[in-house]
Amino acid sequence: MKRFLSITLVVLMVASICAFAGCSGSNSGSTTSQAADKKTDKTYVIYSDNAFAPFEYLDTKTKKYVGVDMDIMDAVAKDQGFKYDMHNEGFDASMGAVQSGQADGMIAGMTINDERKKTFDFSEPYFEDGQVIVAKKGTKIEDLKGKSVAVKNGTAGKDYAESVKDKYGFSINYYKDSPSMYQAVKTGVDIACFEDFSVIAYSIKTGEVKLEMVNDKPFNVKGYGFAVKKGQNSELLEKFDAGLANIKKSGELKKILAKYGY
Ligand code: ASN
Repeated sequence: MKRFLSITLVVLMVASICAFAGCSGSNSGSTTSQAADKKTDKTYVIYSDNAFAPFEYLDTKTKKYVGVDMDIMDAVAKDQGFKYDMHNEGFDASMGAVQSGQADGMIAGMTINDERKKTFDFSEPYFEDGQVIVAKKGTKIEDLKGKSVAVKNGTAGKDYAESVKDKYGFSINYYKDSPSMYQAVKTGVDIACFEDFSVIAYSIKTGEVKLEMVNDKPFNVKGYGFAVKKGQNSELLEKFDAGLANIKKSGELKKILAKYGY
């Protein structure tokens, strides 16, 4: 009996040291094996934006959605050994799908902020960005007075526009996606739109969008994170964070970002 107790004690001690130091058997130094223990056959349903290059956009040649977020999701899922189905349905639709439980999680260049933390749990950040005002060449911030601006439903850009609407004296029109916003500015329906800096910078650089930034320093710079519904799918969030840590450590995240010009 005494011998049994002391063996049990040793086993428990080793287990708690391992828990503290993060031992993971033969795969030590990596969080992969921990996730492998929890491996399920579940295919997670992941939602994303559909026109938010370079984070997610349709490759017209392959007819597949590509981009930073698509590559990150792929790399994380491979690292953690889980399956998923990607649905590129738009930003607001993705938030709705996660909140209704139709989606297990979303990755959509999603800005992590305190307001969203009330209804979502976020991964560690994998990128940082803020918003800029975008308009036709030569437009100044004073020109927004008395005019309407375009925003995309549910976005951080929309929140920012609403917060400075009275200060600059503009009204707001709401659109379902980024291309509709740009189109409204190009055709003169709205004088400007609010978009994430790296996204508009990418489209201006590729020549896709012929507009300019009114301010060159983004407002509200914050991290982008993968999100699940608050209090739900913590297992998926843990796997995402473990995979993200691994692809950060291995240099794969850097490679993904470099592929899209970062
Ligand atoms: N950064 C934007 C937001 O979080 C995401 C997007 O428009 N896809 O609101």
